[in-house]
Parts: sequence; C-alpha cells; structure tokens
Amino acid sequence: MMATMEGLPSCPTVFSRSSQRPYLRVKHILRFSRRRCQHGGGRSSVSRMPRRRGMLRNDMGTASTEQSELAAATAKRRTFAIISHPDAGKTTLTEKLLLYSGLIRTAGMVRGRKGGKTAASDWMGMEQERGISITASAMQFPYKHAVINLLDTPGHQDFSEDTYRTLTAADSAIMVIDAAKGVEAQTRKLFAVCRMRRIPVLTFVNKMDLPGRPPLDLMTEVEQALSIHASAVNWPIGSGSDFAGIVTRDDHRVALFSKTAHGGATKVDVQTMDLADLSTSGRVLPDVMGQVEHDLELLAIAGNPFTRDAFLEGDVTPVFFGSALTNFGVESFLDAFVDLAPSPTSRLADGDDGSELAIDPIDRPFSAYVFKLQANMNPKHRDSTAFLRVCSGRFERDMVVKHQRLGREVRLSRPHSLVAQERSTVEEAFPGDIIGIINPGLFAIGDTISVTGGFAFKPLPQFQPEIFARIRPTDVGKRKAFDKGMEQMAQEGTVQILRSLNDLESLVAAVGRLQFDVLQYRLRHEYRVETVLDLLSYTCSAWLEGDPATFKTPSASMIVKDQRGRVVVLFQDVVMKNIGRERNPGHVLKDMG
Ligand SMILES: Nc1nc2c(ncn2[C@@H]2O[C@H](COP(=O)(O)OP(=O)(O)OP(=O)(O)O)[C@@H](O)[C@H]2O)c(=O)[nH]1
Ligand SMILES: [Mg+2]
Repeated sequence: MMATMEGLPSCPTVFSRSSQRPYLRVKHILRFSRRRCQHGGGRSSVSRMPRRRGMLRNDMGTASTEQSELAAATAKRRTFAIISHPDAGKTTLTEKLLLYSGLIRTAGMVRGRKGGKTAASDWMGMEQERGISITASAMQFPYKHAVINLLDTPGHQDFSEDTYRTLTAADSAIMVIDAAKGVEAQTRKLFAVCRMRRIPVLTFVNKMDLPGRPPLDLMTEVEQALSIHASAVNWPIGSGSDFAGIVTRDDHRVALFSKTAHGGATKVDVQTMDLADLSTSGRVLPDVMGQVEHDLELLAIAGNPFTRDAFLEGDVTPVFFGSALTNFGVESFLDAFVDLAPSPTSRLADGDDGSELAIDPIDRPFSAYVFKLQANMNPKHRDSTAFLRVCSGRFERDMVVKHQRLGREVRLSRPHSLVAQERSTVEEAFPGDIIGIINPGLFAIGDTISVTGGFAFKPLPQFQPEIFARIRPTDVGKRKAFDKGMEQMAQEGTVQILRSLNDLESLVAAVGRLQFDVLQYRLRHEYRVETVLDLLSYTCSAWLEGDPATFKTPSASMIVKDQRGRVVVLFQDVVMKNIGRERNPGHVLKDMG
C-alpha cells in the first residue's frame, strides 16, 4: 500500500489489535472514500484539498445539494451517552447494542473469562482486570436509517469528571437502572447534569433476569427521585427466572425470548404474538399472566401519557425493561431509540466580541470541540487522540481550521472514527459525529476549532480536587519517562498537577482515590515507570479569585497554582475552608473551575 507524505496509508484503513474483529461494517459509512480508492488507485492531490464552502462551487445548485446532503446526514445522527451508578450494566448494554447493530458478531463479557472475549468499550488493561469502566469510550455504527455515536461512561464517582465532560458531547442519554437497586446515588447526580444541560433521557431497567423490585415500584421511584414523569413503552412479562419477554404497551404485541447459550454472546430468538394469544400459548404461568394484565390495566388508567415533544423537553422519560446480559429487550429498545432520540441541534458558544451565539449544525461551516484526550489507546500506536464532537458543518480530512485558543490554523490530517480503541480513517464526518484526531500536543480539553474562527463553545467543567499527593519515580534514571507520562496524564485530566507559587514543588490532585490508582497503573504499563505516592492531608480545595498575597490562609492550608496558572487553595477540611471564606470576604473561593 502506498504511503502518503505523513506516512499514512493512502486508502482508508482500519487499524486493529486483533485482525479477527468484524468491525469492518463501520466502513459502510465511508462508502464515499472507499470508492475513491477503488477507482482512483489512491488519493489525488485534488481530493486532498478541503472542499471549502463556497470555494469550489460553481453554481447555486451545488450549494443547495451540499446543504441538503448535510441536512440529511445530520438528521440521521443519534449521539448519546449511557449513564448510571456503577455496575448497573452500561458496558454490557453497550456491547449488546454493538451486537444488534451488526458491528460485532459475538459479544464479550465485561470481565472476560481467561482467554475469553472482553467488552469492546472496556479496552484498558485495568478495566478488564477489575471489570469496571474507568474511562469513557466512543463508538460509531450505522443502524437502520440512523448513524449512532455511542459514548459508554464510567459510573464510579472518582471518574465523574470524565463522565460529565463526555455528557457534554451527547444529544441524549440512556439511564440504566438495576431492577433490584432502583435509582442509585450516582444515577441521581448524572441525571441532574442531564437536566441542567437539557439532555433528554431514556430509561432502561436492566437485569430483569435477576430477582428485582416490582416494575410499578421502580416507575414510582424514577418519578419521585428524579422529579420527572416516567412512561413505560413496554412492560416485562415475569421477572427473575420467570422473565420471559416484554409486551409493547401501545399495540399489546408480545415478544417472547428463548435463552441463548454462552450468556447472551449471540442474538436471542424471539417469538412474537398478540397479548390476547399469550395465555393460551402455555408459555407463561397463569399468575405471571394475571400480573401483566393487572399492571397494564393500571397503567392505562393512571400511567403518564408519552409524547416525543414532552420527552425532548425533558418532561417525561420513556421506560423500557430488559436484560442486557441475556439480550432480552435489547433489539426493541434500539429500534425505539433510533426513532425517539433527537438528532443534533444548535449549540451555544461565546463569540470573540462577548456575545452568545447559537451555532446551527447546518447553517454554520465546520466546527467542533475537544471533550476528551486519551493516550496510548492502541499499543501499536503510542500516541494521543483528541476526541472531537462535530457541532456544525461537514468535516473533511485535511481540512485547515482555526484553533481558537492558540489563535492559529491547524490541518486536521489524521482523523479516525472509533470503536473503542480501534480506528478507521475517516474522510468526512457530520454534526453529531465523534471523531479522533492524532494530537501532537496541539489540543487541550475544551478547545474549539472551526472554519470561521471567532467563537468558542462553552467551557467544560473542572471539579475541585479532593485528594492530593506527592509522586516520584522509584528509579531516578526514569525521570524523563516519568515527566512525559505525568504531562500526558495531566493533559488528559486523569489527574491535575499543582505547583507551588514559586514553582519549586509539585503535587498531584484528583477528585477520587481511584484516579491515583489509574495514574500509577498507566505510568507502569504505558511508560514503564514504577512510582511511590505519598498522600497529603488536605481533603478539599477551591479556586481563588483575588490577590493571593492578601489572602489570610487558615492553618494547615496551602496556596498553589493549577496547570492553567489559576490560584488554588488546599484546605485540611471543610471547616478550614469555611474559616478561609469568613476571614477573606474580599476574595472568592470557587468550587468549580
Ligand atoms: N444477571 C445480569 N447481570 C448483568 C446484566 N447486565 C450486566 N450484568 C452484570 O453486571 C456487572 C456490571 O456490568 P457492567 O456492564 O460492567 O456495568 P457498568 O454499568 O458498565 O459498570 P461501570 O462501568 O463500572 O460503572 C457485570 O458482571 C455484568 O455481567 C443483566 O442484564 N443481567
Ligand atoms: Mg462500564
């Protein structure tokens, strides 16, 4: 295969760790680029040039064709994040959505059996060892008439900053609820973020194959705990070992499932029938049948009506029941999801002149922002990837765009779409798409790029750190690799690096202890550096507005600065922080940066 100037293959190529992975279908969205390779035998110099809006057009007809292509592609996009408390089944559901999309042929487990297959989105070694998600993961796949961009997020609160940033890239969210546990603490917090950002939420009640709480109780809890109307789209037939299927409420069609071997690694067999025929089929016990009929009657009288507008407004959440592990209810959920979920709409940005702008996905030329950085995703490519969410216009490979923070132009020459850590080179992308760009150190989290320049999307939140430490390599000879690893981890937001005001001392800071475990694990595995970490006694912090020289520090506190040079005060505990506030009425202590 011919190599281009940058050392890249000339045809769109899929990079993969295991050549067996049947991810190739992702390329159907790349039809345009593949045709060019087949017929042209490589990229011509003309095709390398970005088709700038207005530049290469020779008549209004072309302009409107491009515009309507863009509008059609945007209308197809469904970009969503899966959120919940740890262990509710987000990664398992993600894996099953990939299975039903055809992107993978057999689904892996969150915690792979020895030598067995693991879930695609939990790609990091530590995730596979511990069976938890540590970092948000992006995947793109076509399904029916839609192109789906799915973001699997970690549930653990120590990684909530990553989850919050990832949520900003989504147009809707799927909230997964464990049928036995109901609405848990972390789910409440994440739901509150969705509400604040006006992201509509669909609810998937998972683990119906295990003994759980009555579905009506769960519906009530969703309504009360989250102050939202809940409207069941389907209803479970039995639960635990009796969970046999679901019935769709509007047409009373029943889907009965047969258990598959290998714990749901392959699609489940479905038999459909009318509810009226279910009792005579002998497939469900009479008392299960009686309960379903009773619940449906009750819902018909007292249940919330569902309208798509109310869902998009965040007034109601459609509720689905199923079991991600056994695949029960996953396909009908995905079908309903592509119909209900919104496609991308305008996003707010701050203009250079201080005005607030709504960036329309179709009317504006290409713009995007970086919501995540991740290094060393694929051992074959020891590099850093910037995850971009396309907000407007058509993206084309090799485009030259304005980098708002740096105030300069950059060429986007190595874009790829993602299936967890695997990459497929992309030629074009549309609003809603998540693409990866190799980051040669140009991008930081929150950066805006656009064809026109002149605005920045709203800044991403940074949480106040609550745990602090000093860290050093055990072997002083590894200092260089250590510094490189630390710089990368800090850029990604894995941890924050704080320095004393005179720059002589540096500390690491995080929102939760697990972030330090990830830091040490990644330094060991990705940079071959063993480290010693000494925890410090500070437990909270705040960004300081005002002159640090006149700030009267309470005892056992410390003034430092963060990576962006902003002043941060570290306190031993909340009492000291409050004393700091009281003693310094002329200063402001901010909890979110
Ligand atoms: N019985 C049963 N187990 C399930 C189901 N869905 C997930 N699990 C199991 O629940 C555990 C947690 O599942 P995950 O998919 O990792 O949960 P998660 O929400 O991604 O967890 P974090 O990413 O760590 O927050 C795993 O052992 C899964 O096999 C289900 O429908 N039924
Ligand atoms: Mg997970």
